[in-house]
Amino acid sequence: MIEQRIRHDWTVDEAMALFEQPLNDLLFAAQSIHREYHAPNAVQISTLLSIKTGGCPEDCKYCPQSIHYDTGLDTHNLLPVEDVVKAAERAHAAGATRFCMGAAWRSPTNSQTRRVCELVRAVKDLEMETCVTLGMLTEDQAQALAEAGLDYYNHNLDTSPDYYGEVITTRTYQDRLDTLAHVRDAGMKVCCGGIVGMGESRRDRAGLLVQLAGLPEHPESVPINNLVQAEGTPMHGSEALPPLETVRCIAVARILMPRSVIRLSAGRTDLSEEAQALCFLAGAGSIFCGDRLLTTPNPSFESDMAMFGQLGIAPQAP
Ligand code: SAM
Ligand code: DTB
Ligand code: SF4
Repeated sequence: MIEQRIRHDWTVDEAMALFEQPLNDLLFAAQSIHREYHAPNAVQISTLLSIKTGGCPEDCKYCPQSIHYDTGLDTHNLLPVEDVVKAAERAHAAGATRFCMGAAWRSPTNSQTRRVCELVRAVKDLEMETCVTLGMLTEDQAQALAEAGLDYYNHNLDTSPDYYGEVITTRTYQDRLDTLAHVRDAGMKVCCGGIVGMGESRRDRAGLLVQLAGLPEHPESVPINNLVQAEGTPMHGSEALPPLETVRCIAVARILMPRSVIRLSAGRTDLSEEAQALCFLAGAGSIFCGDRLLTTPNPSFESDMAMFGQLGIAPQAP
């Protein structure tokens, strides 16, 4: 029975044993599961827009948008609806099926939430899926976003509970779990993943994936971000993760959460096309397309389409 594979009780030792298999065995297992649940040669495309940039009070050591670090970022307040709609129209024309809007807030106020609800309604009118990431939400704010028609809320666990204190001190792991519960209770889809390459151990990477798989429901979308090293942040200059470790991480995520769409998220500018091809073989089913993530560069749309052409991958139809 396939459904026996949907487990929420994975242990870190089990995930570590998967990580430590010979790469061929791990990829074979991951790709076999991928084909049972997902189209093998289709990849969903999302596009990001930073709707409020910089000036964030949180101290996430990887983030160029934190006020704690001098990163020379151009900051701006919440964008007007017309600018957001124009960006969404461009993304739609380029083939993106989901438009993701990110704001550098610890948590939005109710009036900021109402303004984001307006943005959600405007983007939904273009027949695109919507996702936003605004920081911590109350139950009522989650409900308001759901009522505006928001499809996905992105809120990452970022790393394992053990490594978390090395990365952020201004909000707790439990704060994150509480926001995820509010999003679920409001009936929205959950986009939740983390970052690798922050100096954590393989056991921490396994610990993050076990936490994600241990949520009451697996997130529909699981972004695996490679740290984008931003100058001025404490994590700038960290040792880069070997690309095959990212591949392993995607494969283990695929095995632990068979129904979820695993996104090969930030950090693709540092991955060769060959490494990305292995990530797709490992079960990645989504990427961000467009020249920019939130504040940092991403491969061009044209180069991504050329890569898809070489691999025989089709952007997933809406
Ligand atoms: N401020 C909100 C929050 O953190 O909840 C939403 C925006 S925040 C930029 C969204 C996510 O982007 C973070 O949780 C983190 O996982 C990811 N992120 C931020 N900076 C990154 C970096 N330099 N490299 C990789 N991922 C990053
Ligand atoms: C996610 O997991 N990755 C995206 C999205 N959710 C919001 C953000 C990546 C940000 C990379 C750094 C930057 O561009 O500022
Ligand atoms: Fe703020 Fe989000 Fe960056 Fe953390 S990741 S500093 S909460 S914008």
